[in-house]
Amino acid sequence: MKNLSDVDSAIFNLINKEAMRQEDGIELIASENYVSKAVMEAMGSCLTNKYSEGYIGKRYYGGNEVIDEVELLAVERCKKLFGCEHVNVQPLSGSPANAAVYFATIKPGDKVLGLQLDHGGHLSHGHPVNFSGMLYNFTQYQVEKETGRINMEKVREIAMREKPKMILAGFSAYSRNLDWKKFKEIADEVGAITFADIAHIAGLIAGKAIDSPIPYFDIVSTTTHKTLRGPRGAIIMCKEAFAKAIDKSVFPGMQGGPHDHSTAAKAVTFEEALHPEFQTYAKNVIENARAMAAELMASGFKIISDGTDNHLMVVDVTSKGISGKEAEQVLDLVGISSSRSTIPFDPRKPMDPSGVRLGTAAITTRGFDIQDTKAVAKAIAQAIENPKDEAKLKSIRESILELCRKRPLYK
Ligand code: DSN
Repeated sequence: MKNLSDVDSAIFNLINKEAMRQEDGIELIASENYVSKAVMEAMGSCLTNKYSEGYIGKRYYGGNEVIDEVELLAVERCKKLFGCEHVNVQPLSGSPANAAVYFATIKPGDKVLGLQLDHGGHLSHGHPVNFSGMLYNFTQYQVEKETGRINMEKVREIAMREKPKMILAGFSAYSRNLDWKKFKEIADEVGAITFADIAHIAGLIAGKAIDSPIPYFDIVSTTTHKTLRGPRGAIIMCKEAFAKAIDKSVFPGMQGGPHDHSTAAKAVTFEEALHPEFQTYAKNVIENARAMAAELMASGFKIISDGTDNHLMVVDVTSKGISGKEAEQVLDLVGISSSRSTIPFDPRKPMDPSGVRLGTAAITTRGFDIQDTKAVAKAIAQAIENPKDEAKLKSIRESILELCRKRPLYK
């Protein structure tokens, strides 16, 4: 980054500082990952200079012959990867993508079913402080107190009672597989549109490690930067019947010009995910998550739903006499990044909830195997159990550094 260092040494130094933090720390934030150098090069390319409002062959600016080819590659690869009928690769990120889906399909005030935020849902799935909860009439389903799982009979009961226009299945903090087929059957019974937000699990679906909603659902949105391991951004996939409405809603409805450098990086991501190694990656992410959950449970932690089917888990840390915020802070001290999380029926406040959410997408990318992952889980347990013991925390930090040096991030 010679040019950057010459022009702006402050930003150059901060980027280097962040690179060191990433290299020397363990990333367990379930929504984060490390992109390949190829994806990063596409993101840092001259495509950032271009305006290309419109779609392939129908732009409102000249000079888009190359951009058309880039976007076409992204579309074709995405269709091949997920087997979807139609995809819009222009959404700038997850919440705007979800907004575009609502605008395309329902009217303000219409009824929608979505998973409640503190039960694992997402802000854009109907939380009152979010545009989704302000504009639409959301009814939220929950997980069961005893099992930590969604009970599809309860979802059906709510759907039959509320008769929503749309049923939304998806999550930010739920560690179990969703029954896509059952959601579709319920939606058909009440005549609702089916919308899946697979932001967290898109990479696991692309890697064929878990089932896809695409055969069943009308519309499926995802960010591209979580388990899918691409640039920050999003896509919306749908059945052909919704294609026109979705495209119109993304542009000109929600957005102006797409970010063409990001579209190119999405195309690179889909290409990478089409390779057989990505299937091994997806399988390993889940194996590592299961190993981490098992190790934490063996150390006396309560994991919501007692385990995981995907890359993430929500850990109730209060049995160790610590809050989610304190756990996040002590883990930061030893070089482990996590995110505090509410647990279902949490008696504590969202800013200092009872849990932390952990995920294995990023550590699996840097090559952590089951043994490494178990070592990380042991370090988590020791740090959370000894939050005030400076000598202990120092020695845990050293062991984390050793693990990171053994598995360098960008060789
Ligand atoms: N903020 C993301 C997450 O951490 O799950 C979802 O948008």
